Amino acid sequence: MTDALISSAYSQALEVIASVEPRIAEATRQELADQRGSLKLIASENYASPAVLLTMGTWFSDKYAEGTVGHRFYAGCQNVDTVETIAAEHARELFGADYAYVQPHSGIDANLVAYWSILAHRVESPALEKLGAKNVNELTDADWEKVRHELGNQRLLGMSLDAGGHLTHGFRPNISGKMFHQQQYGTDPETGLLDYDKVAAKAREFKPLILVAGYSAYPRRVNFAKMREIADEVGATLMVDMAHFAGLVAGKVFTGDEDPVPHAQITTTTTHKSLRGPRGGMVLANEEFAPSVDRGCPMVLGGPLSHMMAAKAVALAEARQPSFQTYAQQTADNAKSLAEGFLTRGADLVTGGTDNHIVLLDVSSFGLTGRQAESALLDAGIVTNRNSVPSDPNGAWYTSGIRLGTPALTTRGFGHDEFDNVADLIVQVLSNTEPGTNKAGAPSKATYALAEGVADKAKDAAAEMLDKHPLYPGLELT
Ligand code: DSN
Repeated sequence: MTDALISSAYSQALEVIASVEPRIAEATRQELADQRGSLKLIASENYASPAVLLTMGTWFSDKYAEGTVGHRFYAGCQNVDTVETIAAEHARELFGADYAYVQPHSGIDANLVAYWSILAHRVESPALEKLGAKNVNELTDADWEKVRHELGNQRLLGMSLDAGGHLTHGFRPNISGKMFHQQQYGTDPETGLLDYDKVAAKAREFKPLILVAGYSAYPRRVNFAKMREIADEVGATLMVDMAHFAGLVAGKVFTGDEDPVPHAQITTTTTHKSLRGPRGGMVLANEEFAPSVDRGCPMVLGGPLSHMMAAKAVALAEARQPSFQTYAQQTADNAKSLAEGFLTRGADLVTGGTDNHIVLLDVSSFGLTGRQAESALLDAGIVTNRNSVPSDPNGAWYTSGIRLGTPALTTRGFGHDEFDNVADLIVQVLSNTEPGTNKAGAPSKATYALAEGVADKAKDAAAEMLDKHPLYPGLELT
């Protein structure tokens, strides 16, 4: 696609939008300007290609298609079938999976589909068999009560939120922490690293139905072969949530024991983070779990978003190109450059570094909470998110950490020198930020004071780098 074509497509689209609600057109223009003008370091964000973005905005949005390919609850789904088939085919080929389900609207939805599938396959089906029924429709209300009893109170073991796990891995305030009897594994208090022997010991004691591996804030690789051994030993199903690092799997940075797909019975992901596709989720499964995953809609999900499945297909086709492997490797290399940049400037990193796309900066040595650091950095045009560190004394709201990720700025073309420079800017801003007080003059975990001139200096330095690596180069809105 030429620059002129893309510029014209978006300029005209904004004109059409403005003719109905000009404020939305204006906010859309402003969002592009803001994204172009800031250092985006949120580890879960990226920039999808114009082809992916354009695919999201079509009339596929208007079509209902509950069910699966060839088995829909609505008529007229032939083109949706084509789209879903192509997206699933790309996903299977890219990740070497037996089966791919591309309908989930988000990562949380994908995890709920996976949880339900494991319950259905491991608990509901044997319970039905015991009652002599082929499916739930053959059960009386009294029989169904028995199945429900067996489905309830199942055990799930996942990584704790403050060690880097995700809300949906059994965190109590999330539905996964309420629907399952859950326990969590953490990381070693000294090193911050996963201790597989401790995970195994916990699994032996707890005997979970589901062992969840994967993370959203752990800056290291995981050995999924070991996690599968642990799951097998205790009769659990291994489910891996690779939402954060799917791009590194697709780009062959994580291979062998670090590639979850051959080891987990079910792997879930989002499509928009390091994978650089549209917002959405996906489930990969082995043959054994495929039939239960296929019931995701309408069992767990609302009707599939056909325009998003189409965009997933385009993004997955992009991820199958050799250039995506270069991108994924650069994303991991850049994270190392960022981490080294912090370490040489004396900053404190959880686990002492990174070997994926995430760097978790402990800001307590700057005398700040994560909330204060996040806000001060935003004032300087550096977009990050606060995050707990293991055993965080400031809890999940104020936190003591800042999570940084390299996928987005790597898409813009940042390399080693730029990421070293980013570390320098962050250290400059945080070293010049003081914790603040509340209205009564007492210490506050939220307020802060940034020394005069620091934010402007950081913005100027960032602008110099950002101008050299423009976002959507060639896209000019008229
Ligand atoms: N919001 C995603 C993240 O930032 O990691 C996960 O839900």
